[in-house]
Amino acid sequence: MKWRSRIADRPRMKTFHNHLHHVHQGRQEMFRGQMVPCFEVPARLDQVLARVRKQALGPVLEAPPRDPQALAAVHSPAYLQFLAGAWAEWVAMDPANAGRDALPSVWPNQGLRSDVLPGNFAARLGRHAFDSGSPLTAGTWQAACQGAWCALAAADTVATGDRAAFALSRPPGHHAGADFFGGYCFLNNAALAADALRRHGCARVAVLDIDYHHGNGTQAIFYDRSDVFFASIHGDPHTEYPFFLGYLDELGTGPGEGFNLNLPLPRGTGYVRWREALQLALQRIAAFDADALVVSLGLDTFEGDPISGFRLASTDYPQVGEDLARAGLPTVFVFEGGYAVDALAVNAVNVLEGFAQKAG
Ligand code: FKS
Ligand code: ZN
Repeated sequence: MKWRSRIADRPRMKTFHNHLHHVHQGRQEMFRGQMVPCFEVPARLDQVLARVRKQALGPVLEAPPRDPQALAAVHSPAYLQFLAGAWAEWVAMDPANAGRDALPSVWPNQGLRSDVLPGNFAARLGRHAFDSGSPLTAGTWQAACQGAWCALAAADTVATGDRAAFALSRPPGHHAGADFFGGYCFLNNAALAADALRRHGCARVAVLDIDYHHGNGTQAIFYDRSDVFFASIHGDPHTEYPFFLGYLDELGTGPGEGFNLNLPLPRGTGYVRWREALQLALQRIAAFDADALVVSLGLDTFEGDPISGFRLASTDYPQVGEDLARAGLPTVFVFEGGYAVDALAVNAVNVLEGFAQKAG
């Protein structure tokens, strides 16, 4: 009977899963001069969802759809219009495109003008993207919207009294900015959740990004704001994607100065050193006096991750969850990266179980 009561007593956390995520399924991404199969595959979410159910983490729910206008809280109208119509425009360029994913091949950098918006779709695709590794497919807009609704539902749940909730979304979101996609991300789920918490009355919201890759989109969205503190622990951009943001000296700008914290760590960093960075980030979040926390939960810090370079073990993740719970804040977890598909589910749910057990 002992096990029975333990299961009944286990703290429960709602999971909002993107039930439409399968409609976004990139075929190939550009990597070192050739097309390779995408790392960001639907099986990632399916595995985590199965484990959430198996471990009885808590209720598994679908998020109600919303008016796409809700996305304008963090994304520009021009970008949303572009994303919503992108697939139709791609196919209109050439009917044969219906069988191929859209990838940009030209960008307005290196002295080119980004203040013009050409009519040509290939040009606009490049204007709104920062890499060629993020295929836009027939279902991308639909899947990304439903993923965003999961993040907003999780934020609502936490704002109305739950200690924590999990937005199990894909495509991921933390590389997407106000008007650009990249790094497999199209809509910034974590930023939407943070902004929703602000609207719900939390005066100060912290976003803690523990994905292996710097959350450049989230940082950019909140860079000039003092009401949302962004902290990130990630592979040093001198050697790691996304390379062009995520350095220690990025502190925020204008009213946002002092409200951005980057803790880049060298490739090869193990759990002990990584945890020191986590403690530092949590200290800064406590000093900021946050009312709520959004965690960009990437599991590509795992030692077996095929595209990342930290060395966390599966057995480290429950303690990561405990450390996060010790911050004592209402917490929205937003799923981001993690590509060791066989270990991903155990690692993700280890964090959430560690949190739930500590949070009581
Ligand atoms: C491997 C090269 C690296 C881009 C890596 C993107 C990482 C995405 C992520 C997210 F959370 F957004 F999913 N390509 N071919 O893990 O940060
Ligand atoms: Zn990542």
